[in-house]
Amino acid sequence: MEQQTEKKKIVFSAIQPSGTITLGNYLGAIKNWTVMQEEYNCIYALADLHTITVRQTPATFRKNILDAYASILACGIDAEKSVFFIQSHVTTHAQLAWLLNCYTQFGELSRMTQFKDKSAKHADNVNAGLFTYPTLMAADILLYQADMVPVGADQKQHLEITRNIAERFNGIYGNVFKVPEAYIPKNGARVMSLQDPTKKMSKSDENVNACVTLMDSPETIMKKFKRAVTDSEAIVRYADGKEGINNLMGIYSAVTGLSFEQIEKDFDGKGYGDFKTTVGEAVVEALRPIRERYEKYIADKAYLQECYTKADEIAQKFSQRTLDKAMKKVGYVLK
Ligand code: ATP
Ligand code: LTN
Repeated sequence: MEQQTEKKKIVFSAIQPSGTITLGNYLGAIKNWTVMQEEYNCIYALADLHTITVRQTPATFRKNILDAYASILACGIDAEKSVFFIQSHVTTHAQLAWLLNCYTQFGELSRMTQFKDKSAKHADNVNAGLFTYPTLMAADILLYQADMVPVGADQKQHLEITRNIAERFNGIYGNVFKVPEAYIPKNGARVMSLQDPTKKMSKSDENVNACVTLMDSPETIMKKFKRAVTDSEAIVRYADGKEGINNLMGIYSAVTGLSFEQIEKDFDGKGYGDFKTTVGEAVVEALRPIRERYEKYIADKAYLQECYTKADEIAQKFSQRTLDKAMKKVGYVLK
């Protein structure tokens, strides 16, 4: 019989250390990272180069980087199974990003909704890095010849532009980059703010009640869910115009695996108070082991350093091959 040795697919994703990791980041992205590492060759990064597109305070930024690294390990990223590195430690990202900048049009970057949202939010600092953020993200992904990119729904447009850039470059120079697919979860792809369920839950929201972080205490989590904005109908059902309840149902379903029909049945005849308490408790239980593991990792800086140093080296070596190939195609004389 013919022996087939199938090559494992490559998965790449990243997250910015722009604040404490949220329930949205976890359900939309990191939870899938942990599942995918069992089946694929997974490469994950802490996208700290992207973070300075918004002004950071140096001491806080430094702390956020290690905190985010420890939190992601605590979510279940296994340093033996996945390569989890720090973007700024690997020189190829900024290098390929420059190249890709020259194959990306001003017009297409102008259409990015994240750029429009963030420029409105930080009107005093609409810097060039914020504008070219997607080319650095494309470089992250394309350097590793990734097949799949697990992200939340808000990153879909950035994945589209990455594919366009890759296809354009390949169209000129031949097969240099793998054209990647976004991998977006069915549930939890867009966790909304608990205070304004028409807006996505975001690390950088000023309203602390809007966002549940992985480091919130059980009391804080319960308080935030009890204060969550809902509607006046008092029936737990998924429907247009019930964004608050839809969001709570989405969170509950993502955490427990229960279907919407099952949730509606279980809460038939019960009020929002009961439902909010149940959702809060489910989230507390889901996050409890993560918080406990985080405490262990963050107290062991030597272990963290050992993990990222090893991963940085693998990432540098792997990505250098793609960078060299791309530069050679463009016409550069390699050293
Ligand atoms: P910031 O507030 O600094 O923009 P963020 O919370 O949006 O940060 P990112 O680091 O930009 O987080 O995103 C990391 C990953 O988490 C991405 O895959 C993104 O799609 C996902 N993600 C972010 N917010 C949500 C959300 N509310 N629901 C689901 N997924 C999300
Ligand atoms: N822009 C992403 C973070 C990010 C990313 C990436 C995600 C940077 N580089 C590469 C996937 C692949 C965000 O979530 N805001």
